[in-house]
Amino acid sequence: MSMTRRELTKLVTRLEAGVPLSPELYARTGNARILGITGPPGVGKSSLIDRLIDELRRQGKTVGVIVIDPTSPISGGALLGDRLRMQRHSDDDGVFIRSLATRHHHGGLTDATPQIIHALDAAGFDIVIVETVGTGQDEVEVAEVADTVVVVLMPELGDEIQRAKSGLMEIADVLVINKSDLMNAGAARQETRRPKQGQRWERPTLRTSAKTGDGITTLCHVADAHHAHLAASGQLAGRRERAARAEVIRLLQSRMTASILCALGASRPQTILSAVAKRKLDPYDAAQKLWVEILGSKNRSHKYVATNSR
Ligand SMILES: Nc1nc2c(ncn2[C@@H]2O[C@H](COP(=O)(O)OP(=O)(O)O)[C@@H](O)[C@H]2O)c(=O)[nH]1
Ligand SMILES: [Mg+2]
Repeated sequence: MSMTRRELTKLVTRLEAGVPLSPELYARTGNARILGITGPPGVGKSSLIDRLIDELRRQGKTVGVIVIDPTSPISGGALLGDRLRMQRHSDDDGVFIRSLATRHHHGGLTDATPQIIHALDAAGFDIVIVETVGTGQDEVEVAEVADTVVVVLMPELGDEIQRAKSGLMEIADVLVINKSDLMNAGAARQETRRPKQGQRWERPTLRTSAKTGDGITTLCHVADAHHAHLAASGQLAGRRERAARAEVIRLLQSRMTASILCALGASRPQTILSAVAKRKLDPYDAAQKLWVEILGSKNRSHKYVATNSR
């Protein structure tokens, strides 16, 4: 590791507060494999990650974990359960686990998530695992940052989850049915078909039990195979480009929002807005007028530059 645990902890706290990663650290990223683990609450994502850490450590790999779970009942996303479960790794310098605060957050990623992934990458972790809750709308976000997306489900999910599943299926590189220990023996049969080599990745379905440890080694192999497939087919570079693009677009969006809010405070935009309220102007025309106004003034001066710049 090129950073002490203390330094990394401090760095992640700063990133969470919105301070950008330094260009020097960003230049050191791109070596870690990013593994996204998503799925409905309670299917056993954190328990599986705990098992994966054991397996990866046995292989001599170092692991960083970022947990984002707004469904946690504990305020601010302090995931007591996850902390306790993964606590046993806390003396291991090859493992770093961080739960992100998700207060007022809708699910998916937090704004700082890509930056924190970069930090763990720069710190030298071989694998960075990102756990998110797949609620049916936001799971595409984890696909924006991960090289490999593992979608976790469990037997006998309710109707609501079945509906959410279709969105999850779109992003799954590997599908895991966890809690296979709860299934009857016939159904629990491990699917052994290994993905074929070639251009197209045929998404495998694996059965695991985080309780007994069944299927964890296979899951590790399949995740390795997917990454090897991405690298060999040239798709890894494409995914990394997509991730970079998504991250920059998010940053541009927050700057734009800040600029718009700032510009709307001026007196002319205020007049336009009250004209809409008084039904003298329709919202569409107002947006068009303000668009010209805001972009025009941005071209003339830097008056509306967002506060979150470096
Ligand atoms: N029987 C059984 N229970 C499991 C398994 N994996 C997780 N659990 C339990 O399911 C509950 C939710 O697990 P957790 O890992 O917190 O799920 P997450 O919300 O997806 O992260 C906990 O009580 C776990 O002990 C499994 O493979 N079999
Ligand atoms: Mg969890």
